[in-house]
Amino acid sequence: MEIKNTYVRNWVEEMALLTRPDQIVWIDGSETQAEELRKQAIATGEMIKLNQDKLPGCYLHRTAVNDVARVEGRTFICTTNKEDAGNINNWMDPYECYHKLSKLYRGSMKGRTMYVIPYSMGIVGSDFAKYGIELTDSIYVVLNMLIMTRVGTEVLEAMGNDAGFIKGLHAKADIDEENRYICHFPQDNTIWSINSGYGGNVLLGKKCFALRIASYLGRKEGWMAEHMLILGVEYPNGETKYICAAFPSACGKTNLAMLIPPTVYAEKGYKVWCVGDDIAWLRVGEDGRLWAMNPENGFFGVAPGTNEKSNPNALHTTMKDTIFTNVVHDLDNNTVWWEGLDNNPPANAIDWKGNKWDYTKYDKKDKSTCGAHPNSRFTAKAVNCPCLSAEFENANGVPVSAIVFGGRRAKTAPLVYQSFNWQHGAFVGSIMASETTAAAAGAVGVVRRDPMAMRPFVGYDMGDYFQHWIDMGKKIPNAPKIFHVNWFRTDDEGHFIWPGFGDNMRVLMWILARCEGKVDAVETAIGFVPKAEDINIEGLEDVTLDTIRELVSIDTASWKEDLANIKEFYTLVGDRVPAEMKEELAALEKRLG
Ligand code: OXD
Ligand code: MN
Repeated sequence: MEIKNTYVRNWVEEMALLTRPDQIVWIDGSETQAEELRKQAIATGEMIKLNQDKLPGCYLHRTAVNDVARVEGRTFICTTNKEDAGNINNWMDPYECYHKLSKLYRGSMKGRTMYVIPYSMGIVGSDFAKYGIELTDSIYVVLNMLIMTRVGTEVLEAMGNDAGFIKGLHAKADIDEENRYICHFPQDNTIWSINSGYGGNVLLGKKCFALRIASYLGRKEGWMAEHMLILGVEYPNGETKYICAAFPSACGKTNLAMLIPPTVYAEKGYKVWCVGDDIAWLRVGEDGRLWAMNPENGFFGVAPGTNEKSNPNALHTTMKDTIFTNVVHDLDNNTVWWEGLDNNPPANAIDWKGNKWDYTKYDKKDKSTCGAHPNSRFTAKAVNCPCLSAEFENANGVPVSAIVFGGRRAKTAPLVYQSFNWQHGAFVGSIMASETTAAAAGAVGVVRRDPMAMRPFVGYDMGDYFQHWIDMGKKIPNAPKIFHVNWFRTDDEGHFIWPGFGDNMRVLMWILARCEGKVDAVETAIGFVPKAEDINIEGLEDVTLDTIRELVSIDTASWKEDLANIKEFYTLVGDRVPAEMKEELAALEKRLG
């Protein structure tokens, strides 16, 4: 392959001099090359070829046992000034970081192959696409990137001789946790990742580029990179309205993005289309609306809990061309299984650690008995999704009517509320909180503040990020309305009150009706909540108007308790929390009385 871009050529050469691979292979995006790599990965045991009659094109991979999730403690933003990375991010001086990591990279690819992956986030050649090159010594990474992004020769052609590509270097090295680093140099368009093989740390187009680096670029260039799904609700008259929604990792973004309308809507002809399940790049269109584009080309979804009820579309998407990571291997059928798939765990199986697994010893309360890791994943092609939006390939994206924030809160947050305006909506996003999940290493079930679900993903100071939200609002004449939802309120026995899954559409329909000014609401201290009768409960067995009243009720005492925690968090964010956010906080406190 002739590489015309001199910046790419020189940089690849420089990184090869550092890492010393035995050979360099350029990924051209062809099926022939991908198939050759799969064969190699099977031969070395890096991947297992699954039953091709039942799961055509599907493979299984297991990561190292110590390498199963994003590692926020070892993720760094390396800006020249510490203040620009802010208090929420870990910071390292760029010079010191390059120096420290160079020592780890030096000679790390000896005896290995360096793969050069030219990839695009967004439609190749379009105005909003951004390009990257990932260098890696992992075939697993190459094959995942081929699913998650647009890869190949056409990307190099679209790049021309431009120097503005994102330079990503990944080396497995020894998968040594003590020397694992995921480092971002936003001022140099550079990402360095070493000693991990887990997707979120090594598929550099995703969290590292499309969120951390892109959020930095977005602030500089006047757009936004957000941790949001994008979905379209098609009305019986054929019109489609789009919603973006931000939830912390493993809180059901993929499920919401692919939801199946409940019968009461389906039989009237309503449909839901998925544009994206994790990341949205948002820009102001010439028409004054906010437009959302999904820069990815696939789904890196959490497997456990995905089933025929929770997300039939995702399940269908994973039936072909999918890489499964850290799920159970059913040896009798050469297929895969995970907790929450069905009630038939395989009798003859290998768990995510590669050991024989006895499902009879499985204890729901003891995660160590799980066959699949709680953060096990599927990497699946967007084109295989039955509800993929026709606008998925539209380079401009889709116009957004509503932005929805959501968290996993047992008590405080109501089922849904609407902010008073954009600034208040940005405030609502800034005080988002959720109980932690398995998507990141650390304790599960602890409440943590996760502004806009971006706490692990903002590539600069969080206070500046809040300011960017406020500033963007002033540039969108026809801005989306901003809402907050919580599907996870529990009763006194700890059971979820709201049925969730497809029934979440009932809440989305209220949201869209609000956007169109078609329905009234009740003004409360925190925002507008629905009148119970405006949430459609037709066909729901255990939900009455009283249930809705309970779900949208505001527990003033717990909100007041939350205020102290919000203030503490703002103090942690530091000096750059915008005055507007502090005013919103004071106003909320006043309204709560
Ligand atoms: C993800 C995450 O993988 O947020 O999408 O961790
Ligand atoms: Mn995510």
